[in-house]
Amino acid sequence: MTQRSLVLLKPDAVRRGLTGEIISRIERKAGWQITALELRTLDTETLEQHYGEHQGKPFYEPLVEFMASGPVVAMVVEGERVIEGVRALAGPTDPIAAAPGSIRGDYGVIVRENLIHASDSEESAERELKIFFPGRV
Ligand code: RTP
Ligand code: MG
Repeated sequence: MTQRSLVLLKPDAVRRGLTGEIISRIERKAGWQITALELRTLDTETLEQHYGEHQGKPFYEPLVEFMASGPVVAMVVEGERVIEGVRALAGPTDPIAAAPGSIRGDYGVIVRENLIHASDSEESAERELKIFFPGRV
């Protein structure tokens, strides 16, 4: 089943020079394609839309501040089972709980600064792709 996922390499990944490494892992998956890619600094309005489900939670405000703290790499990745697949490459939200070999498990320590976002369902992907790449999807 071909799918599309909205993937963000978070400001920590850009600051630490890990974007090439992370993009390589995605590119190596057979049949997956990066069909859009842009370095951009996110504004609060975009982040409020993107992380709306977390509004009111204790980690929401610092999360938005962190996500606006520097440029991210925003990408559309297309391919077979790519939604589940990029989440598997990323590993669980808490990098310390993420297995070595996963992106978060290899490079992360702090829960907030966990390097990568990837859509968690087809519905989320639809919603997020409209926010980040309107008119292209
Ligand atoms: P994401 O949405 O960024 O792909 O990550 P996720 O699905 O794995 O995690 P989610 O529960 O949606 O949380 C969104 C992001 O908020 C930060 N976070 N901080 N307790 C905390 O301090 C905390 N919990 C979550 C992380 O950056 C997480 O990826
Ligand atoms: Mg999430």
